[in-house]
Parts: sequence; C-alpha cells; structure tokens
Amino acid sequence: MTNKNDQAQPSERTGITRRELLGGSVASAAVVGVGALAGAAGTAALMPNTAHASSGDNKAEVAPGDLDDYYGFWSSGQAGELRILGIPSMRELMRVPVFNRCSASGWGQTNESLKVLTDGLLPETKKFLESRGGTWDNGDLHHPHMSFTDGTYDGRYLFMNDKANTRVARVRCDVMKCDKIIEIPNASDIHGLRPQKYPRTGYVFANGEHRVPIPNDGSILDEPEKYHAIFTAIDGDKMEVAWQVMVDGNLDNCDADYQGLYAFSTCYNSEEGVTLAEMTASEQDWAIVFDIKRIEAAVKQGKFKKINGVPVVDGRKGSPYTRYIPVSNSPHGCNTAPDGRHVVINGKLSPTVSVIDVTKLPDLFNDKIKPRDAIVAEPELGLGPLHTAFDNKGNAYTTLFLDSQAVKWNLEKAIQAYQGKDVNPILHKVDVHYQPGHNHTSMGETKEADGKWLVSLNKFSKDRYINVGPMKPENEQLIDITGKKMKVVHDGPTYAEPHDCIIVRADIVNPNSIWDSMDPMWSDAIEQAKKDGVKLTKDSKIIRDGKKVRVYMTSAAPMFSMEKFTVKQGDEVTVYVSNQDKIDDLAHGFTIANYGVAMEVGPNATSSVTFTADRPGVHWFYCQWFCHALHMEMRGRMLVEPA
Ligand code: RUQ
Ligand code: CUA
Repeated sequence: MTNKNDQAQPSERTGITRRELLGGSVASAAVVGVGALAGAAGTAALMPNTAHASSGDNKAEVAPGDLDDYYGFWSSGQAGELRILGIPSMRELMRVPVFNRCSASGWGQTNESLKVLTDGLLPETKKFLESRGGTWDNGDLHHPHMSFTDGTYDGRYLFMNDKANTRVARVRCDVMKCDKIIEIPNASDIHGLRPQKYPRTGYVFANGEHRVPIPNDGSILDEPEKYHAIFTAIDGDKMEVAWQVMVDGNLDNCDADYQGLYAFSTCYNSEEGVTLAEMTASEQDWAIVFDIKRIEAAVKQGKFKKINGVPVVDGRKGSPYTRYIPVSNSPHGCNTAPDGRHVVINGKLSPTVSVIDVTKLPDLFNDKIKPRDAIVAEPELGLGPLHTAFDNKGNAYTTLFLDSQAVKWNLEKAIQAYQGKDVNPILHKVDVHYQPGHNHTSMGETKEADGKWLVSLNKFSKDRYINVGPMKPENEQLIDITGKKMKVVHDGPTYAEPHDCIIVRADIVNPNSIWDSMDPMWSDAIEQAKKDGVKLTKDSKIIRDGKKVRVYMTSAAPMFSMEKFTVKQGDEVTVYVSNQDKIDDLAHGFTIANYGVAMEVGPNATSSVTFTADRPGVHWFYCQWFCHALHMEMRGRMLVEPA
C-alpha cells in the first residue's frame, strides 16, 4: 500500500504545512503496523477539499422556536460537567454538573449533591479528603455514553468517566441529574468508558489507564515492572464494580460488541515504560479483547483474587480471558461499527486503522487462529487517525489529528484492499479546523446509525473566531454526511475541553418537566422530615435539636413560606426548601447573602444545605431564579443571635 492519500500542501495562512506544525514527532514515530508504511512523506493530495460539494437535503439551520432533531451529550474535560446540546443547531441547552462544583445549582454544596459526590469514594480517599473539605473539586470527564438495550440507546442513563480522580458517574436521563458516582478501586485514572450494547447495559466497561502498584500504598515505588493496569466492568444498574481484569500495557479507549460476548480496549505502552521514549520504543502495541463469558465463569468459580473488595481476574498475556492482537504502536480510539461485526482500532502514530472482525474471535480464543488473523483490514487513511464514527451505509469517518481532516472510507472496500484487490477505500477527505480528536455521527455507535450528521471535535480553533486572548475555545464542527462528499456546515465554539460526545435521536430522550416530590435524590431529607414530624412538601417548621437546627420551608412564586427565622451563633443549620410549584420551568433558588450559600430548587423539588451560623446579624435570603414579576421581593431574613 502506498501513502497516496496524504495532504502535504502548505496552509494558505501560515505558509507551513500542518505536518510541519504538529507532526514533528510523527516521521520518527510513525510505525509499520502490518501492511502500513512508515514515515509519511506524502505524495500528491488525492482530493482537494476546499470546495464543498453539494450534499443531501440535511438542514443545519433551526429557526427560532423550532426544535432540534437530536440531543448531543458532550463531555467537558476538566470543567467536569456534562453538557447538553441540540443538534443540528449546536445550541448549548444545559450543563449538568457532575465532577465539578457549580455555583448556579449548588452542586457540591447541597446535601443531596454532597451525598452523590462522597458516598462512592473509597475509605482511603475519604480519609485523604477529610482535611480538604470532604470532596474532590475537580474531575476530568472525557467519555459520556448512554445506556443501551438491544444494540441501541434506551434513554435510561448516561455514564461517564473521571480520568483525574478514577471515578465513574451516572446521570439519570429522566431528570438530567447525576445520581451516582463511584471510585474504582485498584485502577488509576479511568479513561476509556463504554456501556455494554447487548443485551443491555448491564456492564459499563472502564479502562484504568495508568499503571500503578496494587495496592498503591507506598510499599512499591520506583519499580515500574510491578505496576499494573486494570480493566473494570461496572454493574450499571447498581453502580458497583462487578469484576476487574489485570492486563499488560496501558489501557486507552474501549468499546463493546453487539453480541454481548466481547469487549475491546486499545492498549499502548506494551513496553511498560514510564518515560515517553520508553513508552514508544517498540513498533507494536495491542488491541486487547476480553472474553466476557470466560471472565464471568472465572469469577463464579472463584478464580480471582479479591483486592480492595472486588474480584480481580488475571488477564495478562497468555491468560484464557484475553487475547492481545498486535497493532501498530500507540493505538487510540476503539469503535465498534453498527454492522455488528467490525471494530476499528485507530492508529494514532500510524497512518492506519486496524479492523477486527468479531466473527473470528471464537477461533482466536480457541487458539485456532493467530491474533493477527482477527484483523481483516488495515487501510492507510492519513496522519494521526484518532477516532472513527459510522453511518448506515457501511462507511466510516475517521479523524486525522495531524492532517486536520475527516476522512470518509468504506469498510467493505478496505477489506477487499486488504485481500489484495485493487480498490481504494477512501471516498472523501474534508478539512476541519483544526486537529480533530473525537468525532461522532448521529446514532453512530448504535445499530440505528442514520448517516445524517458528523461532529468533529477539534482541539484547536486558532483563527476561526475573533480573538479572546491566549486561551482559545475549542471548535466543534457539524458536518453533513448525507451526500457523497462531506460538507462542513457549522462551527461551534466550546469551552475547555470536550473530548467526546454522542448524538441521540430526540424521541429516545424523554426527561420529565417537573420532579416527583418524593424523588430518591432527597431521600435523606424525606427521612429526616419524617423523624421530625414534618410534612416535607407542605410544612414550615423550625426544629431545634441541641446545636442542630433544621429549618423546613416551601417556596411558591413569589414567596418563601417563612419570612424570617432565628438561629444562634454557632448553630449547625440545615435549611430544606421544597418547591411547591408543579409548573414547567418554574425553578426557584435559595441564596443566603454573605454566607456563601446558594442552591437551585427545581419545580416540585426539595433541596437542602447545611452550614454553621457563625456570623451574627441580619442576613437576607433570596430567590435567585427570576421566577415572577415579584421575584425581587421573594426573600426573607435569617436572624443570627450573637453567642
Ligand atoms: S480520548 S482525542 Cu480521552 Cu477519548 Cu481521544
Ligand atoms: Cu422564586 Cu425568584
């Protein structure tokens, strides 16, 4: 195979090539996956891509008042939140705080959110955080993915990883709030995350990226040969670790098959080094295949070590539970195609992607074929292939980080080319701006992929927007893929730093417009009110319990049910606010001036906050959601008597 698809022309704006700008390390690092070509000195460009060919009848414009066809669920990296966008308008609709603190909603301050943020932490982390306010304030959210039933999204939950503090979170799609966060033991830094597609989720697969000693308690330090990476299957219903697999190398991204039999992870650093040079020394790394049934059987038969309370199966090379398929050095994205059969492993440092055929896997696990025999295609697509998305016509769309392009290619043609036929699998390339990482097609990771839209999540926006200073937004481009050629139709700036997104048909997502007043999110409040003889959603009452004071009030526009309450300096005060407005979009808030207290109270919801009243005086509390013509008057006083 030759390298005929490379783009090496200089940019009109800078006069240097994209490759010179960002590809410095590639010529040396590009590696021969089998059948691929090292180095990347390009020949002529295959296709010009500045002219946008006309494409299908997809309409990107959504007029004022019109609704989008899809929900986009976006991650936000170290911003720690989940974002909801409308597609195709690319309008940002909502932010759902998850690993971050949010001063608008009180996430990280309300008792309800603190419970979610702390309940699932490991004992040693709880101890570590004791002197640091009890919770993590940051998280690095990369991969938001919806729960599946029978190969497609089912609208129940969204699951997402925290790379920074080794956690996995779940967002309830009925209310679009995070209801569970668990810390994953034994692993370090959860990166790749995907739900089981079939028969349902089921498991949420999560890759521990970095290799660490187990246990990581200081007894082993600078002995990297004793470090391990851990693959985790979480029970998505209970949000508990079901089992773990110890592996060789570092785990990067993962995906699940459409049969409920296998999961896949890209695995770099087979060298098991700790420096950049060591990690990229060898020419090959792996795609690891996990045999779910064998692992489940091993767990049943007790063939595991219990470490930190969870079963850990030894899946290192040579074990019956895994197979290590050699691919070129440092693969990155891992994407199962909607045909239910193919899995694309993205080369990153190699210009190729490797395609695994899942029908070969039973033979592979029974040692009837060699690992490389599970590969059925390895097309060379361009420089820096990171992630691949799919349409419903057998085509794949891969981001080329170094080339700043999206490449459309055909799976069947790539398979034929691998068999030696003279066909070019590449159908089209389009410039994106700039350096794309993830991409995603509408419904593209489900069997209902519809081939309408592709979003390219570009890491750099550079000159695409008016200058906002040294830090620029990322640039998320919407691409119409209904025609033969891809067409970029919209630029969407985003704040740091979405890695990944999914695009879900709107009819699948049906959130409620108001809360159920007895929602389990505030089960502690419901219980406490019961003990205090208070009707949570109706009563206004102050309960004094030694130094603890519980203030129960309701809100109904434009009033709180209490115009004042009195506490003593030094009291530990908990305020419960139950919003009685059972009306769409009628949220209230509760802020206490000069006390650092602020929280949202959604329609028919209860929120509570606990603080020490250590500042005597008159403190107004007020509603911070503009709820009524008399919103400014929606307030009252907290009187704190000096000690
Ligand atoms: S990763 S740019 Cu964190 Cu999903 Cu690939
Ligand atoms: Cu209630 Cu403003």
